[in-house]
Amino acid sequence: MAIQVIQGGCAHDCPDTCAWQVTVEDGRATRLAGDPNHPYTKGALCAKVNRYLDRVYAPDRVLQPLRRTGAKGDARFAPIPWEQALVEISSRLEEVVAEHGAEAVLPYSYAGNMGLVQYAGMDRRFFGALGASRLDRTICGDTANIGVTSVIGSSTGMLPEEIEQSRLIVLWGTNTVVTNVHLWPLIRRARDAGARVVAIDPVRTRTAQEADRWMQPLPGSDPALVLGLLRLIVDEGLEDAEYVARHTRGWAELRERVAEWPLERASSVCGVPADEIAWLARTLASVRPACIRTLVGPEKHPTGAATFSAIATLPAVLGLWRDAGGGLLHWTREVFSTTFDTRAVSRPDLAVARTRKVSMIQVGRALNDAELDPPIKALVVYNSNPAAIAPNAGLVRRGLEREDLLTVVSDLFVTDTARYADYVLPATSFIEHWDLLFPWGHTYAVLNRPAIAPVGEAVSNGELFRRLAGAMGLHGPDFEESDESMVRRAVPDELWPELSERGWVRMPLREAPPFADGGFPTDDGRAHLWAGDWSPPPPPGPEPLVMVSAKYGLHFLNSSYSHLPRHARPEGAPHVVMHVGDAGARGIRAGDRVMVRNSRGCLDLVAVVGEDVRPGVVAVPHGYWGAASANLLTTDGLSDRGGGADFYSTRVEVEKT
Ligand SMILES: Nc1nc2c(c(=O)[nH]1)N[C@H]1C(S)=C(S)[C@@H](COP(=O)(O)OP(=O)(O)OC[C@H]3O[C@@H](n4cnc5c(=O)[nH]c(N)nc54)[C@H](O)[C@@H]3O)O[C@H]1N2
Ligand SMILES: Nc1nc2c(c(=O)[nH]1)N[C@H]1C(S)=C(S)[C@@H](COP(=O)(O)OP(=O)(O)OC[C@H]3O[C@@H](n4cnc5c(=O)[nH]c(N)nc54)[C@H](O)[C@@H]3O)O[C@H]1N2
Ligand SMILES: [Mo]
Repeated sequence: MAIQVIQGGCAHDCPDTCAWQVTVEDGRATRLAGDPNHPYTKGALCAKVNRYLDRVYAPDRVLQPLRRTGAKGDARFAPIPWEQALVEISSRLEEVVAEHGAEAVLPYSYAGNMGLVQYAGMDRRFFGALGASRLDRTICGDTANIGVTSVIGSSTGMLPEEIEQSRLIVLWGTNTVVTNVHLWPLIRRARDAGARVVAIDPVRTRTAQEADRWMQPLPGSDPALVLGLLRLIVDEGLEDAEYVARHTRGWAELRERVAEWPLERASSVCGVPADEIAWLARTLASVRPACIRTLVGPEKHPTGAATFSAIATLPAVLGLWRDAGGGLLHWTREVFSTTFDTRAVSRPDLAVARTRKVSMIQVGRALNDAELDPPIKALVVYNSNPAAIAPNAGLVRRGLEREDLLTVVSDLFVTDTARYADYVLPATSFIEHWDLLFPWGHTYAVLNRPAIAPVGEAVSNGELFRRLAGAMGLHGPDFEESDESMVRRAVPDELWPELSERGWVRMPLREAPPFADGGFPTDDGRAHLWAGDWSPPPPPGPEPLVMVSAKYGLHFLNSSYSHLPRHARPEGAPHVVMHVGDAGARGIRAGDRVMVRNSRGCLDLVAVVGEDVRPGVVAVPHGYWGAASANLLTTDGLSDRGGGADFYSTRVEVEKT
């Protein structure tokens, strides 16, 4: 028997980007485990990917091209040969282009595969050369990054390893234990050395349960919490006056705004008691080193960017950046863009025109918009599941029901979106194709080599778009380049030997701490403090309760995994978490079936009653499929900057059924 161990990595949309080793026996993967030699992920995988082979060999995996035989949404299909699928799809796309122009074609993809080549490679070349509409891919991170960048000039501040030196760690709207598991051991080591951990989250998440202190703002109100902290800092003179004077801009203006926010006002808007705000301000101002950790959660509100500008202002005002282990730990992906040549892979120069952009968040509106010129007549979905993950998913599904819309979905499974497809095309899993992976939570690029041949007739996204390009008459080396060649093209020659031999490579590191002596990457080298001109936005609906629907499931990755039995079982039935007071007022008891509803739709859920959310707030985990998707209720407005979503400000009512 031939046994091989192949080095690769996980391309999920996750800060951690683990390196793994796949054991292959006679062509079949029999074991997938973390690579113990990887300096950051250290051989540990997560609750999802520990069972990645369940995905690869799932009995319900799509293994051949399928053509619709039933009504849209019914998920009734018959297998057809690849050759026939390509002929039919390309001729229908050609008809759409001839009749309505190429902008009537819309790609819909996100980071279901976050790898360099499978996220944005041959697909971008194909749609660019076709002249299709462009998708504005802003559902995750852009709003937060704009907020942080507006202050420190970059989305990257501290690097994760530095958190071990911190003695106060504020996890601000991030659920580390669930969403960023490899940071937790570093936080634990800091704690063993005496660090305190504070979680700021409207929900008592697994992370809040682990923290020394949990503060519970109302969803979307963090700018008021920051104004309260700043008020106390100003009143007690706790700012680092020298750091502020030498390395920041805008302090005088910010102080004026802060004067309008007595602690009681801030407290009543954000819902955090004044004495807790005062405690946090004094602690942040006195413990050293102190850091704030953010990812993306609080961006998903109407003033999400302002929230991140506000949070990013605190380390500058308090001079937290002076210390190794102090400052803001937010994002690392930027460190890769200067080293690797991503444009050589996606080739924006092949685009025939600067075509219109359609927001991925408002795709439901776009699909149902009778005025849109040209209308969207063909939708090609890969690396994403918009019928489950986009806000106002009911509207998305109504759009997908349109008989005059050609929908092609490439996926491993018949997802909520694929149920509506005219054609479903089989996609490879991560262990079946080449890629290069860049995390957003650490600084190691990981090389992914295929460990097994594609299962069934699955093809990588690279291969899918090579085939489609050929079928549509786009020939030549740019449209025929292999996935492996695209990977190689992005990597500088001097890094290739190390990357290909070990399977990962660390980005060149700067000296920590980054801004101890200012030097922010802004136009004047100073941190540009948030202006503080914020007021609470009006609630996006008349219903009395705010529903947050973040990533609370250890075994789900957005909508991936929730249909697999060994992942779904431990997460339990789809549920809503309520405060005892809100439940009591509605005659609801733990375990009751309830309807959570608003003008967009309703969900039939099990009530979990307790004190894990505050009165006025309910939490529904994101990730379930079908009639249990939280997105049947979510609002499809945009955030203040960066084109983000306002999912977590959704208003609902809950009733006993
Ligand atoms: N297990 C698991 N891991 C994942 C994912 C997954 O689905 N499952 N998804 C991956 C992806 S795509 C991403 S983007 C990351 C996200 O990583 P995180 O940003 O850590 O996770 P989120 O669940 O989006 O949001 C974090 C927390 O923000 C809280 N929150 C909501 N509104 C507010 C607010 O107004 N203020 C404050 N202070 N907190 C608020 C939510 O209750 C939630 O607990 O996780 C990645 N990792
Ligand atoms: N209510 C609510 N909605 C949310 C969020 C939330 O917290 N609450 N979070 C938002 C965030 S932060 C994000 S990032 C988005 C994520 O939304 P999506 O990016 O759509 O993520 P997934 O639901 O994991 O869907 C990815 C799909 O890609 C498929 N896939 C994986 N690899 C490949 C491949 O190589 N080729 C092809 N063709 N397909 C592949 C998977 O099987 C899966 O069906 O969801 C957003 N939606
Ligand atoms: Mo995300």
